[in-house]
Amino acid sequence: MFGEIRGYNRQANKIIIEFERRNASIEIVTPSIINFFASIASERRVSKAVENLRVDPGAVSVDRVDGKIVVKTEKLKIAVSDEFFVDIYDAAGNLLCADYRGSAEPFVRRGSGEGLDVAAEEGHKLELEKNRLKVRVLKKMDEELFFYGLGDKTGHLNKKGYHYKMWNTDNPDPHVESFEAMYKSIPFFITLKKKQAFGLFFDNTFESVFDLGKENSNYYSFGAVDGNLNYYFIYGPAVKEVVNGYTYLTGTTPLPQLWTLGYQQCRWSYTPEERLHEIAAAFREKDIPCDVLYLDIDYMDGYRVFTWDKKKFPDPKKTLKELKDQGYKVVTIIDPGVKKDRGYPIYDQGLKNRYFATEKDGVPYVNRVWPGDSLYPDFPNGEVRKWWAANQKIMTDTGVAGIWNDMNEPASFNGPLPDDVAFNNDGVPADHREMHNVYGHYMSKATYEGIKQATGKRPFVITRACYAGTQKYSTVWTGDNQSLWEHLRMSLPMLMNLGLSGVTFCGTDVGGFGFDCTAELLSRWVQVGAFTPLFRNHSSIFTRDQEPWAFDKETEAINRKYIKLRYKLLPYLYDIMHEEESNGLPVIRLLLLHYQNDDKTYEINDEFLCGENILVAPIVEQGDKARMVYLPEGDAWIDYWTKQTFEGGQYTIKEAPLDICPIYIKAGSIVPLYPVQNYVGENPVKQLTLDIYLPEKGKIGSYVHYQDDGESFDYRKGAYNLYAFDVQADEPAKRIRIKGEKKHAGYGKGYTSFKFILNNVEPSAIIAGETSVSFEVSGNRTVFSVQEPGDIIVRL
Ligand code: MIG
Repeated sequence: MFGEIRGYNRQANKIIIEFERRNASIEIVTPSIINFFASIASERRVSKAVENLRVDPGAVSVDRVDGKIVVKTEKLKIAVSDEFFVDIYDAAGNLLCADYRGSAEPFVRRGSGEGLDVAAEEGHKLELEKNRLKVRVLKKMDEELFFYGLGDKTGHLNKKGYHYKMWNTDNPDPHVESFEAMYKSIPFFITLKKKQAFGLFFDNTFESVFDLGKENSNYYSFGAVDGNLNYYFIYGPAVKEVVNGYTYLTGTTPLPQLWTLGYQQCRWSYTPEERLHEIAAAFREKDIPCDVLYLDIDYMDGYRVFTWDKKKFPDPKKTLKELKDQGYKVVTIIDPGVKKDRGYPIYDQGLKNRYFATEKDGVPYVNRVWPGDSLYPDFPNGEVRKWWAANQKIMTDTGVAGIWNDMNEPASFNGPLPDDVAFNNDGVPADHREMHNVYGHYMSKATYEGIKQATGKRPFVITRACYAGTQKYSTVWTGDNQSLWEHLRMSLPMLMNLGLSGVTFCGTDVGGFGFDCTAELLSRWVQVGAFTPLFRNHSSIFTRDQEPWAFDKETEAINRKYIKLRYKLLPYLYDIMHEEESNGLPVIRLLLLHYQNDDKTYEINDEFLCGENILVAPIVEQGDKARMVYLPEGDAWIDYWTKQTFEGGQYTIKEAPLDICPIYIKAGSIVPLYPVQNYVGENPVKQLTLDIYLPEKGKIGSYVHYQDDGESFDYRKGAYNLYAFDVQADEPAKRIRIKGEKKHAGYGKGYTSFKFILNNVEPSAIIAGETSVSFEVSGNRTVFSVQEPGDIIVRL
C-alpha cells in the first residue's frame, strides 16, 4: 500500500514520511503519545474525539538508520520501515509493539458448499469479513499479552481471543458474550504484558473491527470499512498512565453536581403525575434516601420531544416544584427522533432551517421511532447543535434537572438508516456510515452545552450511545440489560472496561431493565450499585415493580442499608470524581490498575476497586452465601464488617449472607464520610467524618479531601477547600500520629468539626495540639471529634 521509504521531512512535532505510493505522518503529541496517520479516504482530518489537543512533545530526534526512519522521544523509540511498518521500543530498547509483517490469514471456517444454504435457513450465519476493510493495522501477538478496554463490550475483562465491532447498536435481546457491537463505540484498547502496558486508540468513526487474536493467534488487528489510518500509541508502562494518556487526548469527565451521585430511581414510566408523587412519598416514608426521579417517554405529548402530555401532567412546572421541595431532581428523557407533524414547533423549525439529516438528494430523511414517522436532527452540524442546545431551556425552565438521551445510536424501527443518509457535519458533507458512531456523541454534546447555558450549573446528561470522548459531556448507562444473574455478573467487567476507556461516570440499570427481577437479585445488584458512580434502578414497561421495597421486608431493609451506605460514602465518591477531572482515573477500577505487579489480578472479573481504597467482592450468583475473595499483594486489607485484617496476596473465603456484600478497606485508608440524609442538600454538612484504617508498620496513610458548593463552576475559580490528612503508627506502635491540614481555603461554608473513627485501636489518651480530647470506645472503634484538623497524637 505504501511501498518503499523515499525520504522524510520534519515540521515541528510532525514527521512526514514520503513513501513510494503515498505519504504518512508521525506526530509526537507528548513523549509517550504518538499519532500515526495516513490519509486513505480523504485528506481531511478532523477528530470527533480529540478537541483542543495540547501538544507537548519534549525533545525529539529523527534519523535515517539502515533504511529506516528512527524517531526518538524522551520515552520511546519508533522505527519506521518500508510499507509504513512501525516498531515501537521503550527508552531502554525493549520492543513494546511491532507491526506484523505477514499477510492476514484468518482461520479456516470449515463447512462450505452444499450444506451452507440449509444451515443459513436455520439461522446459522457465516460471517465473512473478507476484504471489507479499507484500513487495517496488524500488530504482532505476544503469548503473554492481555487486552482490556473497548468500552462496555460484553464478555470478560480480558479481550484476548475475541473479535468486536464498533457500530452503535440497539439490540434488545439479552446481551451475551457473542454480541460484537453494543450501543457505544470506543475504539480504544490497552495491551498489558507484565509491567509494560500501552494503549492503541484508533480514531476512526466508520464501522470498525478489533480482532484480538481471534482470526489468527500470530497477530491482533484493528481496521475500518472506510476513513483514514489514524491511531495513537499511548505508552504506560503503568495501565494507570495509559488511561491518563487516553484521557489527555479525549478529555476527562467534568466534576458533576453532588446530587448526581445520590440514589436514582427510574422506571418506564412513572406516569401520570400521581404515580410520580406516590414514588416520591414512598422513599421518604420508608426512610430510603433518593435524589433523582426519572420520567421516561410517556410524559411527552405523543412522544414529541420538548412537550408534556397535559392529561398526565397538567402543570409540569408546579409538579416539579413540589418534588423539588421534597428534595427530588427530575430527569426527563429526550430522544433524537422529531415527530413529522406540521404545527409542532420543533419539527417546523427543523424543517425550515434544514436541521434534519437528508436523503442523498436533499429530501429530509424519515424513519420511524416512538412518535411514528420521525426525522433525525443533524447533530454533527454545529448550527443544529446550537438549536438543540437552546431547546434544553424549555425543559430546564420547567424545572427539569437533567436530560436523559436515549435511542441515539441512532435507533430506528423501520430498518437501519441507509448508508447514504446525508449529514452536514459542520459544512462538510458526510454520510451515515461516517456519522453513525458519533451521532449520540454530538447529541450529548449539544445537550450538555444547552443545560450549561440555561442553568450555569454543572449539567447532568445521561446517554446510551457514545463515541470516544463523550465522557466530556455525559454520563452513560450500559443500555437494556435484563434482570438476569448473568447480567449482574457481566456488569462488573463491562463497567471496569468502560472506566479504562475514559468513561468514569457510568452504571448499569440496577435490578435489570428487561425481564422480572427477584428479591435476591435486586439486593445483590443494589450492593454493587452502591459503589458504581451512576446508581440508578431502572426497569422496563412490562416488568414487575422493582423499587427497593418491591419485594419483602427483609430485602427492603437490605436495600435501605446499602443505599444509606452509599450516602455515607458520597464525599469519597466525589473526591474520586474530582481527582478524575485531572487524571482520568475511573471510579470502578480493575484490581490491576493499582496492582499491576500482581499478575493474579489480571483476570479477576468479579471484584473491583472503588477508587483506591475500597475493594468490593460482590455476590453475583443466585443462592451464594459465601465466596472466594482475592486480596491483591502489596497491601493489607481490613474486612469492612468484622474489621479483621488480612495480608494481601491471598485468597480468603468470606461468608456473605444476603445482607452482606464483602467489602475490604486497604490498610492506611482514610475514608471521608457524610451523615446519611434523605437527599443531598437536605441539611448542610457541617461535620466531616474520617474513617481511619491504620497503615502497616513503617507506612503512612494519606488522603486528600475536596469540598465545594456541589453544583456550580465556581470551583474552577478557586472556590473550594482541600484538606490533607496523614496517619502513621510510630515504631514500636506506642502512639499514632494523625496530621490534618487545610491546604486550600476557597469555599466559605467549610466544615466546623471533624469526627475521627479509629478502627482497631484502643487509646489511653488522645491529644490534639496541647489539649486532651475525650473519646468513646465501642467494640473495635474509637471515636472523637475536633474543631480543626491539626496534629493529633493517639497514645496507646
Ligand atoms: O425502545 O424509553 O434503553 O432505558 O426505558 C425502548 C423507553 C426505548 C430504551 C432505553 C430504556 C427506556 C426505553 N427505551
